[in-house]
Amino acid sequence: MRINKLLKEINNDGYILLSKPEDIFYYTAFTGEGYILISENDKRIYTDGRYLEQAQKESPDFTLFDVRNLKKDLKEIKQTVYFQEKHMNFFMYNGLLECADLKPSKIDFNKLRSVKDEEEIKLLKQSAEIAEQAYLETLNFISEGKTEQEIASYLNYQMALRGGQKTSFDTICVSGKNSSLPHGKPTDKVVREGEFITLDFGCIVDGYCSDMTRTVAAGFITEEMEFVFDLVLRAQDDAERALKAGISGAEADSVARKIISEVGYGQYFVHSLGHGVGVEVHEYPNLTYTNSEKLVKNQVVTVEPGIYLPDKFGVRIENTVLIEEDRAISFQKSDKELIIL
Ligand SMILES: [Mn+2]
Repeated sequence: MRINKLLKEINNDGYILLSKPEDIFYYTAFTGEGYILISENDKRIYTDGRYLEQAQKESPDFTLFDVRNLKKDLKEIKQTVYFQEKHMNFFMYNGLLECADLKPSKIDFNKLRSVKDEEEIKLLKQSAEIAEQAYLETLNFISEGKTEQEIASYLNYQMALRGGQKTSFDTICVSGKNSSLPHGKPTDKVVREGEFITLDFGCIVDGYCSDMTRTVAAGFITEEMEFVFDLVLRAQDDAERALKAGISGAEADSVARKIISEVGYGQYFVHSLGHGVGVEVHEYPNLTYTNSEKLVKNQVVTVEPGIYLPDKFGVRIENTVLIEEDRAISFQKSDKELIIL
Protein backbone atom coordinates (compact mmCIF):
# COMPACT_ATOMS: atom_id res chain seq x y z
CA MET A 1 0.00 0.00 0.00
CA ARG A 2 1.22 3.48 -0.87
CA ILE A 3 0.68 4.79 2.64
CA ASN A 4 2.93 2.15 4.16
CA LYS A 5 5.74 3.24 1.86
CA LEU A 6 5.17 6.81 2.95
CA LEU A 7 5.21 5.99 6.66
CA LYS A 8 8.45 4.08 6.17
CA GLU A 9 10.03 7.43 5.30
CA ILE A 10 9.56 8.47 8.94
CA ASN A 11 10.40 4.97 10.23
CA ASN A 12 6.80 4.58 11.37
CA ASP A 13 7.61 6.97 14.18
CA GLY A 14 5.02 9.72 14.56
CA TYR A 15 2.41 11.16 12.22
CA ILE A 16 2.47 12.63 8.72
CA LEU A 17 0.18 15.56 7.95
CA LEU A 18 -0.67 15.87 4.26
CA SER A 19 -1.90 19.23 3.00
CA LYS A 20 -1.20 19.14 -0.74
CA PRO A 21 -4.31 18.09 -2.69
CA GLU A 22 -2.42 15.97 -5.24
CA ASP A 23 -0.66 13.99 -2.50
CA ILE A 24 -3.89 13.63 -0.55
CA PHE A 25 -5.47 12.16 -3.69
CA TYR A 26 -2.48 9.92 -4.38
CA TYR A 27 -2.45 8.40 -0.90
CA THR A 28 -6.16 8.33 -0.07
CA ALA A 29 -8.16 8.72 -3.32
CA PHE A 30 -10.01 11.57 -1.56
CA THR A 31 -10.68 14.44 -3.98
CA GLY A 32 -12.26 16.97 -1.61
CA GLU A 33 -10.66 19.65 0.54
CA GLY A 34 -9.01 18.90 3.84
CA TYR A 35 -6.02 17.36 5.57
CA ILE A 36 -4.79 13.82 6.09
CA LEU A 37 -3.22 12.78 9.37
CA ILE A 38 -1.70 9.32 9.37
CA SER A 39 0.42 7.08 11.52
CA GLU A 40 0.97 3.34 11.44
CA ASN A 41 -2.32 2.61 13.22
CA ASP A 42 -4.33 5.75 12.70
CA LYS A 43 -5.65 7.00 9.37
CA ARG A 44 -7.67 10.19 9.47
CA ILE A 45 -9.24 12.57 6.99
CA TYR A 46 -10.04 16.05 8.31
CA THR A 47 -12.69 17.69 6.20
CA ASP A 48 -16.03 19.50 6.42
CA GLY A 49 -19.68 18.81 5.76
CA ARG A 50 -19.41 19.42 2.04
CA TYR A 51 -17.21 16.39 1.55
CA LEU A 52 -18.31 13.89 4.21
CA GLU A 53 -20.29 11.55 1.99
CA GLN A 54 -17.73 11.84 -0.78
CA ALA A 55 -14.84 11.02 1.59
CA GLN A 56 -16.65 7.93 2.88
CA LYS A 57 -17.08 6.66 -0.65
CA GLU A 58 -13.62 7.57 -1.92
CA SER A 59 -11.58 6.56 1.12
CA PRO A 60 -13.38 3.85 3.10
CA ASP A 61 -10.21 2.87 5.00
CA PHE A 62 -9.95 6.27 6.65
CA THR A 63 -11.77 7.68 9.66
CA LEU A 64 -13.45 11.01 9.11
CA PHE A 65 -12.92 13.97 11.42
CA ASP A 66 -14.20 17.52 11.51
CA VAL A 67 -11.54 19.89 10.19
CA ARG A 68 -12.51 22.37 12.92
CA ASN A 69 -11.08 19.90 15.46
CA LEU A 70 -7.70 19.52 13.81
CA LYS A 71 -5.86 21.80 16.25
CA LYS A 72 -7.56 20.33 19.31
CA ASP A 73 -6.77 16.79 18.16
CA LEU A 74 -3.15 17.65 17.37
CA LYS A 75 -2.74 18.82 20.96
CA GLU A 76 -3.75 15.38 22.17
CA ILE A 77 -1.23 13.63 19.95
CA LYS A 78 1.96 13.34 21.89
CA GLN A 79 4.08 12.33 18.90
CA THR A 80 5.98 14.27 16.27
CA VAL A 81 3.87 15.46 13.34
CA TYR A 82 5.79 15.69 10.06
CA PHE A 83 4.27 18.23 7.68
CA GLN A 84 4.73 19.03 3.98
CA GLU A 85 7.06 22.00 4.23
CA LYS A 86 6.57 22.92 0.58
CA HIS A 87 2.82 22.96 1.02
CA MET A 88 2.04 24.70 4.28
CA ASN A 89 1.38 28.41 4.36
CA PHE A 90 2.78 30.66 7.07
CA PHE A 91 -0.60 31.32 8.70
CA MET A 92 -1.43 27.62 8.98
CA TYR A 93 2.07 26.78 10.18
CA ASN A 94 1.89 29.34 12.97
CA GLY A 95 -1.53 28.08 14.00
CA LEU A 96 -0.41 24.48 14.20
CA LEU A 97 2.93 25.20 15.80
CA GLU A 98 1.38 25.79 19.20
CA CYS A 99 -0.59 22.54 19.00
CA ALA A 100 1.96 19.93 18.05
CA ASP A 101 5.58 18.88 17.88
CA LEU A 102 5.71 20.00 14.25
CA LYS A 103 8.67 19.07 12.02
CA PRO A 104 9.27 19.41 8.27
CA SER A 105 8.99 15.94 6.77
CA LYS A 106 11.96 16.27 4.37
CA ILE A 107 10.17 13.65 2.27
CA ASP A 108 10.52 14.04 -1.50
CA PHE A 109 6.83 13.55 -2.26
CA ASN A 110 7.27 14.20 -5.97
CA LYS A 111 9.84 11.47 -6.31
CA LEU A 112 7.64 9.01 -4.45
CA ARG A 113 4.96 9.50 -7.10
CA SER A 114 7.23 9.34 -10.14
CA VAL A 115 7.10 5.61 -10.94
CA LYS A 116 3.63 4.72 -12.14
CA ASP A 117 1.74 1.48 -11.57
CA GLU A 118 -0.46 -0.26 -14.15
CA GLU A 119 -3.67 1.51 -13.16
CA GLU A 120 -1.96 4.90 -13.32
CA ILE A 121 -0.48 4.14 -16.74
CA LYS A 122 -3.91 3.13 -17.98
CA LEU A 123 -5.40 6.46 -16.85
CA LEU A 124 -2.49 8.47 -18.26
CA LYS A 125 -2.97 6.74 -21.63
CA GLN A 126 -6.68 7.38 -21.50
CA SER A 127 -6.31 11.09 -20.80
CA ALA A 128 -3.65 11.36 -23.53
CA GLU A 129 -5.94 9.65 -26.02
CA ILE A 130 -8.88 11.92 -25.21
CA ALA A 131 -6.76 15.05 -25.64
CA GLU A 132 -5.28 13.74 -28.88
CA GLN A 133 -8.67 12.88 -30.40
CA ALA A 134 -9.92 16.33 -29.42
CA TYR A 135 -6.89 17.86 -31.16
CA LEU A 136 -7.51 15.87 -34.36
CA GLU A 137 -11.11 17.12 -34.37
CA THR A 138 -9.88 20.69 -33.77
CA LEU A 139 -7.70 20.52 -36.90
CA ASN A 140 -10.95 20.60 -38.92
CA PHE A 141 -12.03 23.73 -37.06
CA ILE A 142 -8.86 25.80 -37.46
CA SER A 143 -8.95 28.20 -40.38
CA GLU A 144 -7.95 31.68 -41.35
CA GLY A 145 -10.07 34.23 -39.49
CA LYS A 146 -10.67 32.16 -36.34
CA THR A 147 -9.30 33.69 -33.14
CA GLU A 148 -6.89 31.97 -30.77
CA GLN A 149 -9.60 32.06 -28.10
CA GLU A 150 -12.12 30.39 -30.40
CA ILE A 151 -9.68 27.62 -31.26
CA ALA A 152 -8.68 27.07 -27.60
CA SER A 153 -12.35 26.96 -26.51
CA TYR A 154 -13.20 24.50 -29.26
CA LEU A 155 -10.33 22.22 -28.22
CA ASN A 156 -11.39 22.43 -24.55
CA TYR A 157 -14.95 21.57 -25.50
CA GLN A 158 -13.84 18.58 -27.58
CA MET A 159 -11.76 17.27 -24.65
CA ALA A 160 -14.72 17.65 -22.29
CA LEU A 161 -17.07 15.90 -24.75
CA ARG A 162 -14.76 12.91 -24.85
CA GLY A 163 -14.49 12.52 -21.09
CA GLY A 164 -11.81 14.98 -20.05
CA GLN A 165 -13.02 16.05 -16.58
CA LYS A 166 -11.06 19.27 -16.74
CA THR A 167 -8.01 20.64 -18.50
CA SER A 168 -4.56 19.81 -17.05
CA PHE A 169 -3.69 23.52 -17.36
CA ASP A 170 -4.99 26.53 -19.27
CA THR A 171 -4.90 25.54 -22.93
CA ILE A 172 -2.30 27.42 -24.93
CA CYS A 173 -3.22 28.52 -28.44
CA VAL A 174 -0.85 31.10 -29.88
CA SER A 175 -0.46 32.13 -33.50
CA GLY A 176 1.85 34.19 -35.68
CA LYS A 177 4.07 36.50 -33.62
CA ASN A 178 2.32 35.32 -30.43
CA SER A 179 3.75 31.84 -30.98
CA SER A 180 7.16 33.09 -29.84
CA LEU A 181 5.70 33.17 -26.30
CA PRO A 182 6.25 29.63 -24.97
CA HIS A 183 3.37 29.98 -22.50
CA GLY A 184 1.33 32.72 -24.12
CA LYS A 185 -2.39 33.02 -23.47
CA PRO A 186 -4.97 32.75 -26.25
CA THR A 187 -6.10 36.19 -27.37
CA ASP A 188 -8.70 37.61 -29.75
CA LYS A 189 -6.06 37.74 -32.51
CA VAL A 190 -7.26 36.01 -35.67
CA VAL A 191 -5.21 33.41 -37.49
CA ARG A 192 -3.77 34.56 -40.83
CA GLU A 193 -2.18 32.69 -43.70
CA GLY A 194 1.56 32.21 -43.36
CA GLU A 195 1.38 31.80 -39.57
CA PHE A 196 2.23 29.03 -37.17
CA ILE A 197 -0.35 28.02 -34.57
CA THR A 198 0.97 26.29 -31.46
CA LEU A 199 -1.48 24.29 -29.37
CA ASP A 200 -0.33 23.00 -25.96
CA PHE A 201 -3.05 21.23 -24.02
CA GLY A 202 -4.15 18.28 -21.93
CA CYS A 203 -6.99 17.00 -19.81
CA ILE A 204 -7.49 15.14 -16.55
CA VAL A 205 -9.14 11.73 -16.28
CA ASP A 206 -9.71 10.35 -12.78
CA GLY A 207 -6.92 12.53 -11.42
CA TYR A 208 -4.35 11.86 -14.16
CA CYS A 209 -3.08 14.55 -16.54
CA SER A 210 -2.12 14.55 -20.20
CA ASP A 211 0.16 17.02 -21.93
CA MET A 212 0.90 17.42 -25.64
CA THR A 213 1.88 20.16 -28.08
CA ARG A 214 1.58 20.46 -31.83
CA THR A 215 2.51 23.34 -34.10
CA VAL A 216 0.57 23.60 -37.34
CA ALA A 217 0.55 26.25 -40.07
CA ALA A 218 -2.16 28.14 -41.92
CA GLY A 219 -1.94 28.45 -45.71
CA PHE A 220 1.80 28.48 -46.37
CA ILE A 221 5.14 28.83 -44.56
CA THR A 222 8.39 30.64 -45.29
CA GLU A 223 11.75 28.91 -45.72
CA GLU A 224 12.86 30.04 -42.27
CA MET A 225 9.69 28.65 -40.71
CA GLU A 226 10.26 25.34 -42.44
CA PHE A 227 13.88 25.21 -41.33
CA VAL A 228 13.01 25.89 -37.68
CA PHE A 229 10.12 23.44 -37.71
CA ASP A 230 12.31 20.66 -39.13
CA LEU A 231 14.98 21.40 -36.53
CA VAL A 232 12.53 21.13 -33.62
CA LEU A 233 11.03 17.98 -35.10
CA ARG A 234 14.46 16.35 -35.43
CA ALA A 235 15.37 17.34 -31.86
CA GLN A 236 12.07 15.98 -30.54
CA ASP A 237 12.32 12.76 -32.52
CA ASP A 238 15.92 12.03 -31.60
CA ALA A 239 15.37 12.81 -27.91
CA GLU A 240 12.29 10.59 -27.82
CA ARG A 241 14.26 7.79 -29.45
CA ALA A 242 17.13 8.18 -26.97
CA LEU A 243 14.94 7.91 -23.89
CA LYS A 244 14.98 4.70 -21.85
CA ALA A 245 15.66 3.57 -18.31
CA GLY A 246 19.22 4.39 -17.24
CA ILE A 247 19.77 7.67 -19.08
CA SER A 248 19.72 10.80 -16.96
CA GLY A 249 17.48 13.84 -17.27
CA ALA A 250 20.57 15.85 -18.24
CA GLU A 251 21.59 13.39 -20.96
CA ALA A 252 18.08 13.42 -22.41
CA ASP A 253 18.03 17.22 -22.47
CA SER A 254 21.43 17.38 -24.16
CA VAL A 255 20.35 15.12 -27.05
CA ALA A 256 17.81 17.72 -28.17
CA ARG A 257 19.83 20.76 -27.16
CA LYS A 258 22.85 19.64 -29.17
CA ILE A 259 20.84 19.35 -32.38
CA ILE A 260 19.37 22.82 -31.91
CA SER A 261 22.62 24.46 -30.74
CA GLU A 262 24.72 23.02 -33.55
CA VAL A 263 22.98 25.26 -36.09
CA GLY A 264 23.02 28.33 -33.87
CA TYR A 265 19.53 28.29 -32.37
CA GLY A 266 20.54 27.19 -28.85
CA GLN A 267 19.73 30.54 -27.27
CA TYR A 268 16.14 30.28 -28.51
CA PHE A 269 15.47 26.93 -26.80
CA VAL A 270 14.62 28.68 -23.54
CA HIS A 271 13.26 25.87 -21.37
CA SER A 272 14.18 22.33 -20.42
CA LEU A 273 13.37 19.30 -22.56
CA GLY A 274 10.59 17.92 -20.41
CA HIS A 275 9.05 16.97 -17.09
CA GLY A 276 7.26 14.14 -15.35
CA VAL A 277 3.47 13.86 -15.69
CA GLY A 278 1.02 12.24 -13.29
CA VAL A 279 -1.46 13.64 -10.80
CA GLU A 280 0.30 16.92 -11.50
CA VAL A 281 1.03 18.07 -15.02
CA HIS A 282 4.53 19.09 -13.94
CA GLU A 283 6.21 16.66 -11.58
CA TYR A 284 9.41 14.71 -11.01
CA PRO A 285 11.63 13.98 -12.94
CA ASN A 286 12.75 17.01 -14.90
CA LEU A 287 14.63 16.47 -18.12
CA THR A 288 17.06 19.30 -17.60
CA TYR A 289 20.81 19.85 -17.44
CA THR A 290 20.81 19.96 -13.63
CA ASN A 291 19.21 16.53 -13.18
CA SER A 292 21.88 13.83 -13.20
CA GLU A 293 19.54 11.17 -11.83
CA LYS A 294 18.76 8.29 -14.13
CA LEU A 295 15.30 7.65 -15.50
CA VAL A 296 13.68 4.44 -14.34
CA LYS A 297 11.10 2.11 -15.81
CA ASN A 298 7.48 3.31 -15.65
CA GLN A 299 8.25 6.96 -15.16
CA VAL A 300 6.23 9.14 -17.53
CA VAL A 301 7.83 12.25 -19.00
CA THR A 302 7.26 14.81 -21.72
CA VAL A 303 9.67 15.44 -24.59
CA GLU A 304 9.10 19.00 -25.77
CA PRO A 305 11.89 20.98 -27.38
CA GLY A 306 10.98 24.38 -28.78
CA ILE A 307 12.51 27.33 -30.61
CA TYR A 308 11.12 30.82 -30.03
CA LEU A 309 12.24 33.71 -32.20
CA PRO A 310 11.09 36.92 -30.48
CA ASP A 311 8.64 38.98 -32.54
CA LYS A 312 8.72 36.38 -35.32
CA PHE A 313 7.35 32.95 -34.45
CA GLY A 314 7.87 29.87 -32.32
CA VAL A 315 7.66 26.11 -32.72
CA ARG A 316 7.19 23.44 -30.04
CA ILE A 317 6.40 19.75 -30.45
CA GLU A 318 5.61 17.61 -27.41
CA ASN A 319 4.77 13.99 -26.74
CA THR A 320 4.38 12.32 -23.36
CA VAL A 321 6.20 9.00 -23.14
CA LEU A 322 6.38 5.97 -20.88
CA ILE A 323 9.92 4.97 -19.94
CA GLU A 324 10.66 1.30 -20.50
CA GLU A 325 13.78 -0.81 -19.98
CA ASP A 326 15.20 -0.20 -23.46
CA ARG A 327 12.98 2.44 -25.06
CA ALA A 328 10.24 5.00 -24.51
CA ILE A 329 6.72 4.61 -25.85
CA SER A 330 4.73 7.70 -26.75
CA PHE A 331 1.14 7.98 -25.54
CA GLN A 332 0.46 10.19 -28.56
CA LYS A 333 0.14 8.40 -31.87
CA SER A 334 -0.59 11.28 -34.23
CA ASP A 335 1.82 12.63 -36.80
CA LYS A 336 4.44 15.14 -35.71
CA GLU A 337 5.18 16.22 -39.32
CA LEU A 338 4.09 19.69 -40.33
CA ILE A 339 0.42 20.03 -41.14
CA ILE A 340 -0.51 23.03 -43.29
CA LEU A 341 -4.20 23.83 -42.97
MN1 LIG B 1 4.59 20.02 -21.00
